[in-house]
Amino acid sequence: MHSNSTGHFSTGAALPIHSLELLELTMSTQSVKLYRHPLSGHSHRVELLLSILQVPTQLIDVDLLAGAHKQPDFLAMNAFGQVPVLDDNGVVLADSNAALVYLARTYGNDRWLPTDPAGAAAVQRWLSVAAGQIAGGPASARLVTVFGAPYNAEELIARSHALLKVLEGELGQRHFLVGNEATIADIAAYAYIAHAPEGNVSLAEYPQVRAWLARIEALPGFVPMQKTLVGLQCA
Ligand SMILES: N[C@@H](CCC(=O)N[C@@H](CS)C(=O)NCC(=O)O)C(=O)O
Repeated sequence: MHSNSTGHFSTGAALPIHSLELLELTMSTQSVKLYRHPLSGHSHRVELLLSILQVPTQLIDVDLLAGAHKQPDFLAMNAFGQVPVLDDNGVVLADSNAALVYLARTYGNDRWLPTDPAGAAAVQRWLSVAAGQIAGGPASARLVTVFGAPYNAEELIARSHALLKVLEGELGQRHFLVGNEATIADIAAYAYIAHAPEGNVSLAEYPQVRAWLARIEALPGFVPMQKTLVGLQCA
């Protein structure tokens, strides 16, 4: 079986197989599996890049409330017991930013993750912000309202605004986090900034940030993360 550049699959010879069975067979062997939770921004960033890059994908929901992510079969894929996990026909990767790097290199072009040292480092800077200030700011503030996490909401909201002030300044100088084209830096940062109001973090004072969110939402292949009617989102 061969794949062509458009992602369609064909067999070399006529096989005695029904076309629907063939489709199912190719889907199961060729599509990338994404183990995720629909309200997880870490999962969403991977789903978003897969969609933008038009990679055939099977989304597999992991029941976090039932503790499915702490069961042996899931821990064998990610010993940290967290979503997302990506399985590209046996290449199993945990960590959303690691998955973005892998997908950009495998299915994208240099635009999503530059190969020159300065460009790659500029993207890495924002991947670190996504795993640092964003995870510890708006993502955590949202955990309080969406999942009832016992954190200090006031402190997390203050941290989120400190981050948003920096983002506002940076995005006043260029269209995307690194230059004027979207990279995986933007993909990594998007969901938890866009959904910050769910954690009672208002974006009203940050017009450059809101314009940047709209530019990401206008990218061909954009898919949103499911909204939750909590925090400022239910006001
Ligand atoms: N560094 C990880 C963080 C992933 C993460 O925090 N996943 C959350 C959902 S958004 C999770 O699985 N939480 C369940 C747990 O930690 O037990 C990544 O980027 O993938």
